[in-house]
Amino acid sequence: KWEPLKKVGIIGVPFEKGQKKYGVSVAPAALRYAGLIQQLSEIDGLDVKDYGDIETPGIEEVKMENMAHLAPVSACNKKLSKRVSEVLRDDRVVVTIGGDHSIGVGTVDGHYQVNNDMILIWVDAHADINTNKTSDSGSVHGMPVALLVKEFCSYWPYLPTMDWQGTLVSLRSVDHYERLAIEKYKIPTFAMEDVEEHGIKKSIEHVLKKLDPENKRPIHVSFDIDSLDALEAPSTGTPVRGGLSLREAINLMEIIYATGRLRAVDLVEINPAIGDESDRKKTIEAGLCVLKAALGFSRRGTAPRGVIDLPVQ
Ligand code: B3U
Ligand code: MN
Ligand code: MN
Repeated sequence: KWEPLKKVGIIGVPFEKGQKKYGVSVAPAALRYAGLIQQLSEIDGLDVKDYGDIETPGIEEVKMENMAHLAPVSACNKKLSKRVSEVLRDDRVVVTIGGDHSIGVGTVDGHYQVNNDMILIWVDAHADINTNKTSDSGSVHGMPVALLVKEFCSYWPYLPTMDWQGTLVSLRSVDHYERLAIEKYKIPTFAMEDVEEHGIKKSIEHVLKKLDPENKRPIHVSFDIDSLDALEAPSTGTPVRGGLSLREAINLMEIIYATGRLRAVDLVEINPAIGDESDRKKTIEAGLCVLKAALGFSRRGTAPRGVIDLPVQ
């Protein structure tokens, strides 16, 4: 029987070379400044340890066709993967704060090293399943899923391969070749049309059942803030309207938390340099709400521990 782990480890990854805009690398500092550690520590019974930031300065670039900054992306992910494994081996749920979504390669790799029966739920407006041959942007944050799945290895010059099952949720901005890849490999996806038809609760329950009918595999959620509607989370590099409401995202995380099997969460693509003060605040608050829901925060509230009555006069 699985129980939620009441210990978490936080890793910051101030990395932004997986895309072109300045600012995503500031997100770990912005979230810490907004009270990340303290807010998580206030969740009933949760023990929070900060493992600091992953930095890999001064990496020399190598040239790769239509794939920007491959060498820094690889260096960062290599270091990140080791740290993620370390946190999991310390028996903590690992929470990784990006950074752009190229860091999903390192978090999933690090998780896979420890739990090779893990399942991955990729919550994103985009499919992030381009290769350097199909990408219009050449940005690696649009490629991590293709870098991770073993079925794709023949489409790459050389690359790490893994054997996990994944699902994409909240899709609404999918490139033509990405759609082709999804259909070819029958990757289970929950596009916004599906959320529309079934609601978020049924959708996520369906995803979990499909990936893990016996309810026995550790779960990794890679949460791109742009899965939320652009009105809910405007400070991000490629916002798309018509996405999840914050309430839906919270509910999604609550359902996954309740399985007791959540072992890793990534929160990526918050860019505090985009938009005005109010956009920034909204986006960071949304990110915090999503993380708290993933870690057991109860919207109902919790009574103080060990206390049975109100204080008397
Ligand atoms: N599919 C496009 C756009 C994109 C992917 N991920 C984000 N944007 N955040 C690409 O560049 O591959
Ligand atoms: Mn993404
Ligand atoms: Mn995205």
